[in-house]
Amino acid sequence: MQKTLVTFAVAASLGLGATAAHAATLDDVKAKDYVQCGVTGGVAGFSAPDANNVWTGLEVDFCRAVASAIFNDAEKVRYTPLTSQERFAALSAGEIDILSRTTTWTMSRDTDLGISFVGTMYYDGQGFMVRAADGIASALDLSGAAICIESGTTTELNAADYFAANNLEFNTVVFVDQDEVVKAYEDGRCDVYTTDASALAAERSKFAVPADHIILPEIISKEPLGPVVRQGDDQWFKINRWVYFALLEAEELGVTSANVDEMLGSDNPAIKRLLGVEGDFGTPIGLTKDWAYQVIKLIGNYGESFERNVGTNTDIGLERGLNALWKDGGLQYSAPIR
Ligand SMILES: N[C@@H](CCC(=O)N[C@@H](CS)C(=O)NCC(=O)O)C(=O)O
Repeated sequence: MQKTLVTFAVAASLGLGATAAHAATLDDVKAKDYVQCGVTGGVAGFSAPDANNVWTGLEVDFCRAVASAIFNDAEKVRYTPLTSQERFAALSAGEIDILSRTTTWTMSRDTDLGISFVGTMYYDGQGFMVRAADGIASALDLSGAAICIESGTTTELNAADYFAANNLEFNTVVFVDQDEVVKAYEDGRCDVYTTDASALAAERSKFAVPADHIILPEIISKEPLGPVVRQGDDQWFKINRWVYFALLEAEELGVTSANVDEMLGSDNPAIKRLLGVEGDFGTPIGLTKDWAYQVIKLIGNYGESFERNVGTNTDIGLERGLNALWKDGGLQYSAPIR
């Protein structure tokens, strides 16, 4: 016991240990004047750069929302594209402040890797895409088919489970890079492309003739995709978690980027608290009391971000489904801001 205490005291005085090393992310972010956000190499609607290297997407919006809460400036974000395999090490090493990259919240990731999942930006599930001309109607018809998969993902494990459970012959072609996976599928080296259904929709929207490819009806897993931060910095974790909740709470209360200024005069106590008109919910997490006003003004609420990036009026064309608010039959639900 004595030895443990001494060791702890020495480590603490030297500023050692995982917690101490990364304990002040907000201070670091303020000092450098931007949030470093780990993203994909490009998944349309989630995180993708345009021709001018301007990043957009639902996951990009999350990083922009955090920057808005801190700086009142959504542009104060820099992006680090990461492969599936690189992403967690980049977060642990402090190369990024937030990982917001098609990342499924699983128990082993949450408990073994020194990271913490903030919430679920998109409730997804794994699906299969095939060429329409092949006449395949069900994932159960895929025994022995060549399946293109990205390594370092839950995708690999889920597919192995599904094929084993259904006594299907499992034949994969694995790549590190998503572009290689898609190219192999397009070139006919694989019969099937499997990943999160949202990403299948995103990729299909980019094909020359999207209708030549169909997404099979089976969804074989739960893929709650959400932002991740390093473990051991409670303040940073809570900033991220409450930015996520504020996006949802704003939608639930009908506060949008277009009406937020008008809503400052609302009589609704919940809106007053959200916008910092009544009470101060920012100072305890190192922000100003109008942190959520800034987020909504610059990014909009969750529903606005969803529709702008992946909704039915975009090429990706995703329905709200599980990602509707709880009051509309979905799973998105904010703890109360009070
Ligand atoms: N959600 C799964 C899969 C994540 C994943 O990496 N998906 C691919 C397929 S869309 C991706 O985002 N690739 C982008 C890239 O490698 O740049 C996981 O967390 O393991």
